[in-house]
Amino acid sequence: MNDRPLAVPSKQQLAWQDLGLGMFCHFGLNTFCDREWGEGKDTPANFNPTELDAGQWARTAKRAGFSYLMLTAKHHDGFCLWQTDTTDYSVKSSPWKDGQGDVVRECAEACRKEGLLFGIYLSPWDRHDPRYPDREAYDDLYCAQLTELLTQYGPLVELWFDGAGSEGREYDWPRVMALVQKYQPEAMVFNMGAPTVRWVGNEDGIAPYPCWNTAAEARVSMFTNDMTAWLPETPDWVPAECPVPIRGNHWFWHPNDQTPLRPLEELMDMYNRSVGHGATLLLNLAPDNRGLFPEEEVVRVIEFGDEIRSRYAKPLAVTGGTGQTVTVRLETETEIDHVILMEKIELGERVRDYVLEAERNGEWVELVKGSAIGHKKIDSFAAVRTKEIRIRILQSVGEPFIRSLAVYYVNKGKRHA
Ligand code: FUL
Repeated sequence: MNDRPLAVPSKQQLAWQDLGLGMFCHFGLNTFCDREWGEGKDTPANFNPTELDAGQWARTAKRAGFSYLMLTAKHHDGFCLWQTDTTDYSVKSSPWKDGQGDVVRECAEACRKEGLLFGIYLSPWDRHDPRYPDREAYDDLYCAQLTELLTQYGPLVELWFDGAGSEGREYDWPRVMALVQKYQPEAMVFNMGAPTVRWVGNEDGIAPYPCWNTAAEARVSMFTNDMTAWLPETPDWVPAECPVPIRGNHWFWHPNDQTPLRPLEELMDMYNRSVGHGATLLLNLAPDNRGLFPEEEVVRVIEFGDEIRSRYAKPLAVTGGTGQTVTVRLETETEIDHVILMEKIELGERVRDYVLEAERNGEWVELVKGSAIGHKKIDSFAAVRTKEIRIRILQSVGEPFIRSLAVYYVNKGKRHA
């Protein structure tokens, strides 16, 4: 261990890490043109959802137990889902609501009604706007678009700055960040500028373990490409977010999509390996050309939320505390197969190595070994009957503080790493 002071989260990061599950929502002109990456040449005349109801998106997210919802206000095709003054390439030029509609507003309001936090994705890469090749002119445009979003649709929980397509391109991030600081200082910033959240390095919904929260560790353990190369303003504490579509690798809706919806077991495995590795899971559901989440997606995501609750909402026992050993006792000898650990991360990520043990006939037997705990670690193991479970911290920086050690009997699903 080096002598640097332990990195700690900001107040906003601390709150954000507790959100756990976010719903991503990719919607736009692509939805009507059977595309993932529109080239910015499709006519806005195609944008015409027949039954758009952002309330259905927000209710679904809420019902499934998600804490925030993130909408693509502008994807790479440059089409804007709000009443922007910066370009005609927007809902204004579409037949939907005679050009008077505003998807970002409807979505923001629906989220607020449901008590969900709302975030915005604004693609830096813009394949439509003629100003894009001119750095300065485009920075002006991007800042104007961002200002509209920051000032008219907040409060915003997070801003998503996607690096795709921007390899080798420099934007005026100090200027962008000054706007965020001015208008939405509480918002988390994903991936670019001065990111307070980092990309986990894949689109599989999985945080490779161990997924430390510190920048220095993230640098070596995460996949990086040009756009996620380390930025000087990155704080020492930078938790990971795991974006993933619920349907294969499709972020947008497609007619007659043969790409299968992820089965419940796969979603649970993703949950265990994202949230259960201390990261946040950002699961994408795509509204269709009616402007509604398809029924199949709605059913699946609610099943997912229900399954998380049925497995983990009610621990058999729970405790917390400081020191190298923390023990939890069950009232009677019971079968258990999962433990969920949380560190009090406001003190930094102190645990570096631990072992979980159960008492069996007067002896401690090893259940699982681990390294990072951070915000959360879900450990599963072959079922064992016991009355006492303990964590023994083998290596830590300073005194470890376990926020929670909770014990469960799930009795289903595969063992996961
Ligand atoms: C990627 C994009 O290229 C995809 O279209 C999608 O938006 C995903 C969340 O990020 O970089």
